[in-house]
Amino acid sequence: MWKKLKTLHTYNGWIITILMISGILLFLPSLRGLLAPVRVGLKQAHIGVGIASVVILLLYLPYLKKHYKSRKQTGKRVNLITIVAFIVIWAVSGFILTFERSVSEGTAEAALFIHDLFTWIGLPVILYHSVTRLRWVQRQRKPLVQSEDEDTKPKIPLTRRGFIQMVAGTAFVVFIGPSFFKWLKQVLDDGGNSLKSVIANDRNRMTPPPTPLPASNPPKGGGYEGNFRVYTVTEIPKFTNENWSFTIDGLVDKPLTFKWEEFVKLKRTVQVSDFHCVTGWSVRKVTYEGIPLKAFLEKAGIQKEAKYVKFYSGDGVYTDALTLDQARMDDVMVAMLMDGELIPSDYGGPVRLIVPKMYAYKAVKWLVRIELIDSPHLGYWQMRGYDTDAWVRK
Ligand SMILES: Nc1nc2c(c(=O)[nH]1)N[C@H]1C(S)=C(S)[C@@H](COP(=O)(O)O)O[C@H]1N2
Ligand SMILES: [Mo]
Repeated sequence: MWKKLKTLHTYNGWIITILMISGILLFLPSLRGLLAPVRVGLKQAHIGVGIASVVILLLYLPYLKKHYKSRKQTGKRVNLITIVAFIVIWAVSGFILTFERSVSEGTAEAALFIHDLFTWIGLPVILYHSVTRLRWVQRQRKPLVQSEDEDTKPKIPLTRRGFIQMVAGTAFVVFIGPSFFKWLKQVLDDGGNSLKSVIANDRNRMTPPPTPLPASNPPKGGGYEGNFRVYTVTEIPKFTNENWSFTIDGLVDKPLTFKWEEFVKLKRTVQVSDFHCVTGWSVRKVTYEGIPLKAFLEKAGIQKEAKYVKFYSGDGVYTDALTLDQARMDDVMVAMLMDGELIPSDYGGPVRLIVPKMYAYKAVKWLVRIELIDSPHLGYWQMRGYDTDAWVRK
């Protein structure tokens, strides 16, 4: 039995390490672009290994009681309970997140919060656990030969493996430390505060700023609830009146291009809508002000061969598309303000697309061009494995 448990411990150690690393890679907003080609595969692998961890736990279940009793020291017992509890919590919340599309918004959000929280707590716990298990550390603490004379205490060199492990661990912590604080700040902040700080860091310099409509200021929706995670697959672009313009072209009667000064004069409307990312987070009741896409399409005049509407981001990389029917939904908006403020660069401003009934990967940030086309176009994420059906749970 002991040998079995030891192998189990080794497997479990590896599995948790793999889950930690893949989970953090999936979480980090800064790696979205770099990891985009493998993101969907990485997520599937993460889920697969997560299932393996549950299988291991189930195999271990028959020995659990005996093992617990055999561990006389309280510390060891706490260790055992902690790791079992963590695996169960990760497994349950991970299971819910896997079926994100079939559970309620609140459930998905709670699961994501718990999955993240326990990862942040578990990371130092597990790093500590593995460091204290390094032979070198153990011997430093408790010499094998207990001698009276300090000088004869055996000096154990740090092995190369132990050294690499410690350096890697430290580098890892330094690398992801800031993300933890960002995450913490996001959970503690309410939406309004984070909007203010994001506006303070706006990279865009657009003049004149738009004057919000009365329904936008104060925001009709009462201010959004929740927090946006700032996602981009490129560097966040910077716009000024000089490098920004907005075009609608392709299969239209009258291609149009607007400079900012003209664009701010277009007739806008206000709507309150929710925002959902497939990774499980949502933001509710955002008061958006902008031009309904429908109005743009009418202005340009759609030719009869046109079947799809393609959207281009000013980041030069990100695109997405809707069918003409989808594009004509009333709440699809070319948005310019959120909660009465010009959308800041982090959130896709000065102008972004909003498709409230679909997942936010359709909500192209830094929107600069709309093209009417006659054949389907796969968007940035759909090209990389995301579902073409982006409808939010109905
Ligand atoms: N140009 C561009 N638009 C984008 C993305 C992106 O990476 N680049 N990410 C999409 C995804 S997956 C989401 S969830 C939302 C995130 O919007 P936010 O960064 O304002 O929270 O933007 C969408 N639009
Ligand atoms: Mo997303």
